[in-house]
Amino acid sequence: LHPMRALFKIPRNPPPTLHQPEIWSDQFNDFICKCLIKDFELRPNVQDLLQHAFIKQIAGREKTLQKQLMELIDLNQHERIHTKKGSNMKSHSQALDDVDDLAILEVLDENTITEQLQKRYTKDHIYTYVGDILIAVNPFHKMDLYTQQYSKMYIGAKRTANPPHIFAVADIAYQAMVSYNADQCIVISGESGAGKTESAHLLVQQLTVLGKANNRTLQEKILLVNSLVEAFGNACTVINDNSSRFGKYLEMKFTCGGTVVGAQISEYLLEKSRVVHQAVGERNFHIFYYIYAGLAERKKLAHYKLSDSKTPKYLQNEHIKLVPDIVGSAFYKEQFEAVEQCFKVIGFTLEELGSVYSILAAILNAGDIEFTSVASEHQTDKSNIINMAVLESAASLLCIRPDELQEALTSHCVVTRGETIVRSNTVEKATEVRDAMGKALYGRLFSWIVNRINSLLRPDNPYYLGGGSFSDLNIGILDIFGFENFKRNSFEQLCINIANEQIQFYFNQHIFAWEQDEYLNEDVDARVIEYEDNRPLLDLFLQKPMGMLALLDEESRFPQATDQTLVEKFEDNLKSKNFWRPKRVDLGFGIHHYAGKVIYNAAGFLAKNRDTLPADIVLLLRSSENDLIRKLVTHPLTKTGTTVPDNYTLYTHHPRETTNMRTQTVASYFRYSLMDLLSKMVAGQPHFVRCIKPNNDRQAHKFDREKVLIQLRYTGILETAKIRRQGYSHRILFTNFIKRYFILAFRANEEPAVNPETCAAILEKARLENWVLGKTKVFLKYYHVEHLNLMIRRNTDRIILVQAYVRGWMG
Ligand code: AD9
Ligand code: MG
Repeated sequence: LHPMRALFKIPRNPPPTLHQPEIWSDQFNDFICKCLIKDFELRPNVQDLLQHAFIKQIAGREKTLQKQLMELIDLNQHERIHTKKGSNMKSHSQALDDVDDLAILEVLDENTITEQLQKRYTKDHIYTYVGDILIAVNPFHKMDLYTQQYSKMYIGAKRTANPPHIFAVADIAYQAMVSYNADQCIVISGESGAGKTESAHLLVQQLTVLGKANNRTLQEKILLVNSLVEAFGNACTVINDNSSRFGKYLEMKFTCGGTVVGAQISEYLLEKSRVVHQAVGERNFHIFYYIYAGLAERKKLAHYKLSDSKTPKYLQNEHIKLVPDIVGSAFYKEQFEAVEQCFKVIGFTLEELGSVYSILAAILNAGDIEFTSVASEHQTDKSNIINMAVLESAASLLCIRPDELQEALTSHCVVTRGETIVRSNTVEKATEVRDAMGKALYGRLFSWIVNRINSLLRPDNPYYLGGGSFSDLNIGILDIFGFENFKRNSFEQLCINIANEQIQFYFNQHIFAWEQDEYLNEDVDARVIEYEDNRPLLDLFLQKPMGMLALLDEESRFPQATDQTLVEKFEDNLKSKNFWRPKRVDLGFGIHHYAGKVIYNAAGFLAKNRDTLPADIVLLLRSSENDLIRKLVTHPLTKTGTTVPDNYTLYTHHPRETTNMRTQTVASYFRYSLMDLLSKMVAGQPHFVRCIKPNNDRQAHKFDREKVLIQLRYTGILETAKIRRQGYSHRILFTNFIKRYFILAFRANEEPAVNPETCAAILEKARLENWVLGKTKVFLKYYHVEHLNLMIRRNTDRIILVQAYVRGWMG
């Protein structure tokens, strides 16, 4: 055993990868710290330092180690000076014809900002910072910005050392998580087609690299999760060929040392209605086309009772009339193989896969069941099934009895005074029941897939710190459906746009409201920046009992209510300048959202909100011989109560608002989901990515100034740039500040007093300017924090490096 091992308390078995220095003896740490403190004063007298402390102990005894250590520290010195002279200085001192960070622009106005973005965009510089926020302008063409080389370039680099990039956001979030031991949350926003989903993929890609997953399989699995859920949750719309039709919050789980150990997804509000109906120019969820093409290729269509000539009704549109339109697509076939591969790699069994395909095929078959009206003497018209063979196919795929399916579609039971009466369904009603079944099956299948992925990717190796405290960390990535404004907007668009409204509110709270509140509380002198507060809109939608969703729920409870009475109710009760009734549109109403005016059509609102799945269908499906189908209808996927701090919204979820499947409306579930999402998001320190769509034609190299300007305006980019320049985006309590950064100015075993003087000493040592000390907090600009963190990280890296050397040297 080497004598040094005991002297420096060097552990025997080092972990395979080290992200954080180990705690060795004080003597050793003190030595390193001294080297480092001296070092950043830019007076690198390494020789001196080494003579000074630790080295003394080994002087004369271990010449080789001494020399190696000196070289090691010297090497870093060069590296640092090198980066300082490099590109990082350029961006700040550059002539202002093209800046990386809008917050440093001399002139801050809408035109200058748009011009900057345009100039950059024409050079294919799609990323630009606004302080610590990233703007990403959709390039609409493949960029070679995401190679391994780029990935490397952004790891642990100073932000200003490289051009702005989505990988830098991943790095900042990751480093913040590791150094503060705190959860992080990356919020991606932007209208439909702006590039949120692509950005989310890139973030996951870089985070898996940063998280150095110990086993490649896990890394691979995490990367596949997005593709898998998107096959089921994305679809082609008139705006975006791969439009997200659900909200996704992906949490990547890490150990406290920063190794990725798993992932969890939460899904929000899948647009189930798309299964049975798509607007002109739109398509069903991708997966349907994939399996159709894939099964055809494998000659398995017959096995799943799918026709090889006539396209199922749910998949027909103006471009797809015949099966060859689908099965002829090489792309769909490839996607099918890719999806199946995803399923397998993530860990789904073949049996599960078979069930998934059967359910999808059953939905398509059921969609083709047709009804005809039969006059009846006693009651309203009854319905009969025209194509019994199709019904039988659907029943066999669902592993239920065809006669029972027929009965459940064409009649329903009513219980009056303890007596059960069977009533016939009209053709209209039977069609509704059929569609409700398709939507419910698909929605539950989607949730089941997500839950199954979660159980397969749950960190199985929770990292326990001493004392048993559970210490896994996570970085959440939010990618929801973007703001939509179609020619015809329905209930789905309303929900999507309310969700976006809430995300904008979250952004405003973080960027403007809280920062400015703190100036007041802490007596810090800073100019107030005006911003567009969308609180009145959230009130309009979510307030109780008179908000739009509450009114919708109330109306949904009246059996006689119609969509007409609903709009009238809105008109009578919603007193807001953001709501109006346009003339000449019967069921129309307008909302002035933060992102623009949208005219909605209330036709179908009540039915969509009630979203009832008849009890007869539930009971029937529970009798299925297929395990998965039974599971889908037996375990209601309910969630427990959630609370969100009041300052995010007034509308916390009330614990008594049940998530009972029978009575719950879409609106109440939606409200609940929003709160659930927020409660996850508020647990982390936020980072923002703002996606901008440069034109409406999905064209590369086309920058529509007006289009961009509108987005900059409604997302408050100008105000954001102002507050980032003038304000202090980081406010840290003295005690936390000192705990985090004292090592930059004090010795490892010192305990400096918690007071403003200590903070000032650290900041001065770090050679920072323009910071302010409040009553209890240090007020810092985003670049101060970046600088401090980088210094800490460099220290850490060097300690790890020195530790590794010493360890290796001792054998
Ligand atoms: V929606 O709200 O889900 O309808 P997103 O998610 O904002 O929308 P998405 O990420 O799907 O938009 O981007 C739309 C299309 O833009 C993609 O399919 C790509 O073709 C294109 N895109 C977006 N970002 C990039 C990029 N970084 N590089 C190349 C991109 N193409
Ligand atoms: Mg998307």
